[in-house]
Amino acid sequence: MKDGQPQEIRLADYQAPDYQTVETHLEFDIEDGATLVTSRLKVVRRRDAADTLELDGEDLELISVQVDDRVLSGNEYQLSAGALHIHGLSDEHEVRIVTRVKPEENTALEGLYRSGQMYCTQCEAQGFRKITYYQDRPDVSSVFTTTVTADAKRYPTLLSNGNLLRERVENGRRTVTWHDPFPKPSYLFALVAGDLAVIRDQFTTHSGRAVELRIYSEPHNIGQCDYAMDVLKRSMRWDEQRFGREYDLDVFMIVAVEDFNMGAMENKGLNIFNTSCVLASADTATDAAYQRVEAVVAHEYFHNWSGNRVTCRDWFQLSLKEGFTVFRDAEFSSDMNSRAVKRIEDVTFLRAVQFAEDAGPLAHPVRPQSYIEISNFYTTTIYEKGAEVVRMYHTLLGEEAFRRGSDLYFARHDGAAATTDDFTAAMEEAGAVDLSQFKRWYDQAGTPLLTVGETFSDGALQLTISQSCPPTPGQPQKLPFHVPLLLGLVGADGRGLAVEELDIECSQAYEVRGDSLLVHLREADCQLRVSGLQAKPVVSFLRGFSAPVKVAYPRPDTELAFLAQHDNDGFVRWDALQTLWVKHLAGTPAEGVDLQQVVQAVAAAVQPQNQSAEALTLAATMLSVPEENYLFEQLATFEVDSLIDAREKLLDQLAAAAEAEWQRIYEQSRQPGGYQPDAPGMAARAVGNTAFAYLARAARGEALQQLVAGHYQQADNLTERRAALQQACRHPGLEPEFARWLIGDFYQRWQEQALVLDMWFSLQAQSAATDIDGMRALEAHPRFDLRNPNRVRAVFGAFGMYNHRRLHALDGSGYQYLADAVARLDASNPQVAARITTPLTRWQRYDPPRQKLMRDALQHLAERKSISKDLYEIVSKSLNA
Ligand code: HT7
Ligand code: ZN
Repeated sequence: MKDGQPQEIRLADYQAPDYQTVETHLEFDIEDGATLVTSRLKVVRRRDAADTLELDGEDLELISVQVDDRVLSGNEYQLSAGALHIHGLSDEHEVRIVTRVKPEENTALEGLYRSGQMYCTQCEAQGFRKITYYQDRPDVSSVFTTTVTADAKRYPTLLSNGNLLRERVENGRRTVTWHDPFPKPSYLFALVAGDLAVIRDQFTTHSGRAVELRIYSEPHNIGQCDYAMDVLKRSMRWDEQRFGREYDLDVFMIVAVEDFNMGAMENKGLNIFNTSCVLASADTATDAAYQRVEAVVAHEYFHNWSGNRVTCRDWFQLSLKEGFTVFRDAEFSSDMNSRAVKRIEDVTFLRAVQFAEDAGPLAHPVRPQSYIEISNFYTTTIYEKGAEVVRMYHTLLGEEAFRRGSDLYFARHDGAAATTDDFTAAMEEAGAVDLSQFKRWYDQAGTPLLTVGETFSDGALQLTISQSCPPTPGQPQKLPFHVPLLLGLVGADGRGLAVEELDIECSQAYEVRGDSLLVHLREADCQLRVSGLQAKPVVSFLRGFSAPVKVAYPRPDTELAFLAQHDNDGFVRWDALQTLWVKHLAGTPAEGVDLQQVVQAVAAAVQPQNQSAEALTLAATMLSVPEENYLFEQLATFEVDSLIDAREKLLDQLAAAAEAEWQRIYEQSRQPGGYQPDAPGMAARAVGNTAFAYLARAARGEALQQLVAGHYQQADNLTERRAALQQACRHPGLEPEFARWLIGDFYQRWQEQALVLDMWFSLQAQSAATDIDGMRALEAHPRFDLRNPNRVRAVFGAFGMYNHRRLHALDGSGYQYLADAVARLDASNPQVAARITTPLTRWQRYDPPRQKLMRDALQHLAERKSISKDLYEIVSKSLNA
């Protein structure tokens, strides 16, 4: 451990600060190799009798400390690892601190650092303390005025939060001052200095104010920023219409940066983005990447209210801003594209990744009780499960009351730091509902399981629904959750029964919602009886995935096949088919259902030229056999290689069984009008690529080569080129010489595009055809760069997440390889190192020999002489589970 024993931070120990920094004046003097930071802080006492100001600071060279007019001598303040204490203070003071930092040496990418030819910052969660000594906590909000000085020629663009106050050039140095009138915590501070290109636009807000919009990037990327600008304007309008939120500054800026630890950052008025979440063009972004840009630009913009105007009191409340904002961005994407498909994609991710986290050694509640390193808590539980919790409020209250709750929350806490309890209180008041039991979703970790039993006799359908939740670290027993369960009943003709006309008895409260019932499961067991039925209806259960739960519902396969074809809820249709796939892959023989026929029927219904984008995208999603990660989460026990073999065999069978349909869909989906990154274009490519993948499976020899080469050469966009490259990287039937040619040709054509090159690395690292020697060859490639998080994720991240054959090799070589990569990375970038360790932390779900090997790899990491706090927390918690 670098910094001695790690300290655990606990929610129970929260205390408001004794002093508040209410005004912050910063001056940055940027020189090659070092930047001088001068801060002038107005601090005000908030607790009677307090006399000590506690400031956080890490990796700083302290030059001077001054209080009011007096420079303090070294014995008048106390400097310890991580903090500066100034004692003997009274009600109000001006504190002036000078520090020196070295952005050029900052490889952790927290605080002020250099990316390419530019300087930029990342302050969330605790990066500001690497810039200057400060109250680096979200419950301290201050009005910032920031002056930046740098060489005028090399850094003509000098940006910070807020509105521009003044700018001048003197002696070859440019000085720019920014003022942000909205008080904000330090984690929302941002600075950028560089020689950047820019695109500009304008937005007129609902109340008629003009806002200037700018997107900056290094000059070679500026041609790929137009789509993000379009998304930004759509997000601004949508947030006004759907949530009544208007933008508040005169300017909104986005800066694209090539080296960034996460996706993007919502700094007030100056969002900083990983290039991967902002750049898009036909040749450099797949349809999935376009959708990610759409989601992330919207997400960061929406934070202006859910996060910035109303922020978090402490980091335990992180889901208050992240869960809410993910919900908001998901609603935006649903309104812009297909609602059902967006829901399916989100549930797929939740089941594959968040359920895994919730079932593993790192499981934690949406509002955790403690942490060692807060950066480790930017998890799918905080984000995606947190968003599910917000979605459940929406389901419980309905759109209108939910909107009243959100308005009340923003009005009540504007300019303040709030808690998840404050959010619940606003919803409770607006919806006039009792949410006291609902709050358990914030405190209890683990994925609840609904076990459903069903009988039908004398025209009465009887459902028994029990809920339980497995133990998680530190929480051996769970209390029942308040689960909003949406269900419907479907008649033999495929039509939904009108639930308001049915004779219903339920042991728990319920209400009618359109053609569905919303049952409030609050107790461990629930009995639901529907009588007076002519025939047994099929239950459409958990419509829209109304709660983040697992379901055990033994039922005939024929009913699942029926739902897959007839239910009007897109999620249930998809889910029914997924359940059939999973059962098949678990080795349970299908009863009364020919899975190949079901698939053929779904495929036969696909009409690329006549169907809506929504219908086509849903079809493409339904026709895709679940990914390996998803299956690992759905099956209680499995053996990695056997499961992968079974999945491959199923894919081969489906490819052969519906070959004529795949051919027809493929041909009909080829778009005559050229590439468009819009919903119809994406839908056509989605079904076309699905068909292409099946055709490639069924083909051999020359026909296969022609198919792949044709797809590659005719493509006028990255989505299709990627599909061809993927075949070259992994199809065992392709001649190695042809595969090498395609991979090499792709590289030659796109090597100058960093994000496309990331994809090129990633597809190889994911492929079972790439063994450990192959991985080493990728690392030895001149374009591999351990300092660039995107490249690291493309190689090590992709290997750990997707190359299951090699990662889980029974000689332990895959685990060892990943652990070695983590160890090397930990020295330079602990945040990213901790993240790419994730696959090893899931050891509990594999078979005993693999469990041992995975734990050995973690142990090997734990025993290293020097280990970061970030990695220590992940490794130690994983081993101690
Ligand atoms: N709120 C942002 C979080 C973030 C972050 C956290 C830890 C380390 C680096 C980081 N970069 C951005 C992103 C978001 O959710 O909007
Ligand atoms: Zn966020």
